[in-house]
Amino acid sequence: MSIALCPGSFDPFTLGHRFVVERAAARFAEVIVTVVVNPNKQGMFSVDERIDLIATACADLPNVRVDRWRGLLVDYMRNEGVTTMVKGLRSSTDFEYEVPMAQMNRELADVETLFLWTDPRYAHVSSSLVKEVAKLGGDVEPFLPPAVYRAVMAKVNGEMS
Ligand code: COD
Repeated sequence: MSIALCPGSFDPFTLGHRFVVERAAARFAEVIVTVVVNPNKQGMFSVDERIDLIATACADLPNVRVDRWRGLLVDYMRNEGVTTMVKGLRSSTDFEYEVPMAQMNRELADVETLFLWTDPRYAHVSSSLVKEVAKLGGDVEPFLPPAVYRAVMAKVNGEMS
């Protein structure tokens, strides 16, 4: 029970993600934030960029480390000796989406999934919405760790020039 895994795409890592990681870090000896690589999906950020940005955004949390995985998550967890996954919930829609995965992961490898409700400030925040708003010129600074905000703006401005 002392190590928790926080998996996701994190394209990019938002303050909603950070909220969940911080709460997990206060309750577990170690937290591994794992960027799950989807080879069929072209993100705004490369996996290396996402890992660097998460590491910067969590630099004040000494028991958090960042890693990557391609494949079935429970295989990664077996390799690392981790049996608990922590996921954030924003709404009942997240819950409906997450429950079958939680049940499947328990059946596949006896992995437990713990759900943490997000802070109301971040209940409407998703990586995809942040990217869309940023590309259309909206202010996304309130939703992102400072380094991630700068990186998103650099991407958006680079795409536009
Ligand atoms: N506040 C709180 N939590 C949030 C917020 C927010 N604002 N935004 C997102 N979250 C949570 C999500 O609910 C999720 O739990 C986590 O943060 C990551 O979010 P994303 O959007 O970065 O990542 P997803 O949802 O695309 O990641 C899905 C996984 C990659 C985790 C999933 O597809 C997976 O486990 N893939 C591995 C392959 C596998 O094992 N498949 C079988 C599953 S049974």
